[in-house]
Amino acid sequence: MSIPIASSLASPLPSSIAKCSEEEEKANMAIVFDQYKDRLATLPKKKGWISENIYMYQGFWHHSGRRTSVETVMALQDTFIARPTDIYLITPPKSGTTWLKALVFALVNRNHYQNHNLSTHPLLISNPHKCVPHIESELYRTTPTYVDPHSTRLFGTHISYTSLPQSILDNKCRFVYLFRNPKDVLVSLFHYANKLRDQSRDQMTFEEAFDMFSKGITPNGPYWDHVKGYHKFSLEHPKNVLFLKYEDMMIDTMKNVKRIAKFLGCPFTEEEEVKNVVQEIVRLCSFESLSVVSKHGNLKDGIPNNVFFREGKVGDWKNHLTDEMSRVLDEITKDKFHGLNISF
Ligand code: PAP
Repeated sequence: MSIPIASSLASPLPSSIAKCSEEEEKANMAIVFDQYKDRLATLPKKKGWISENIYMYQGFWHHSGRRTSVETVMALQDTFIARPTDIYLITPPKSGTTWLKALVFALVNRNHYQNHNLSTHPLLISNPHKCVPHIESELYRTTPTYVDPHSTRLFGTHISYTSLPQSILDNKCRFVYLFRNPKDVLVSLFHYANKLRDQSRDQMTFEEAFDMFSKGITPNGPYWDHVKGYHKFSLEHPKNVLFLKYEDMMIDTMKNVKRIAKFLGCPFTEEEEVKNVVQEIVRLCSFESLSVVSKHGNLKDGIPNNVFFREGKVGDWKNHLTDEMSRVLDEITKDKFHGLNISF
């Protein structure tokens, strides 16, 4: 299925993002949390990474009381209506979500911005999470989003395959899934959680983080089950799911951006290739470019824009994990991914 890239998402930011005030969204969030509080009380819980607790729902752990949380998963399952033209960018947290959002936003909207002064490109003024919202955000909007039923909607989410709203599966939407070496995910999550931890709580130690991660107790984890769920889905529905690895994207970003464009039905033309459009997109979405734009300011939920940019490298785990920790995670990965043709 091809998408009309010239007109899709043809405004710098989906207009509703600007229209729904923070106060309105907060009020809507309170309604959602209140609606699901009885179900929340029945769920198994453990000590959380960022907020106090983390809750087990349908085989995966979730935050509570935050924008992306177990309550929002339940509410999405009850209310979310997908469209066949929707595109979902799915990741386990800290696997390159911000990068993927930027790349896909830039490539899908490339015709809209090609004749504009590059300095007005949304990715040069906004964090990619503002350009591509998580589906969770849809719940809180007072103004219906994407009022034009014919435009392509681009969303992100961390929701596991087993908990995806049925409407997304029924509509045979397209998914780009990105995963990353679990050791680097652990390191990235550790730093992220400590930056965002409730002020009343001590910083977590790396040993604590390792222990929870290896037991699968992470937001939207167990990490391995998240990857396995979408891997299986990608094998069953290769036309609907593009399965990508952060490390491969880092080795050859251009090749993978072309793959994504082809998968989404908007391949680069020869003329575009000659004009270096792919290189421009890769440069626009590079760690260096995006991190400068996100130096200051916050997302709507108060999360600082800069918290999504740390090292942006492959293999930083070597600076954090002991040999024994590395061995344990390798064992778990080997066991969990046995027969799946996934390696790091
Ligand atoms: P999220 O799931 O909370 O949205 P996500 O964007 O997946 O976070 O993960 C952030 C990681 O992606 C960070 O990795 P690090 O902690 O190991 O450094 C961040 O640096 C990295 N990252 C962000 N932008 C880019 C980019 N343009 N290219 C490569 N890596 C990036």
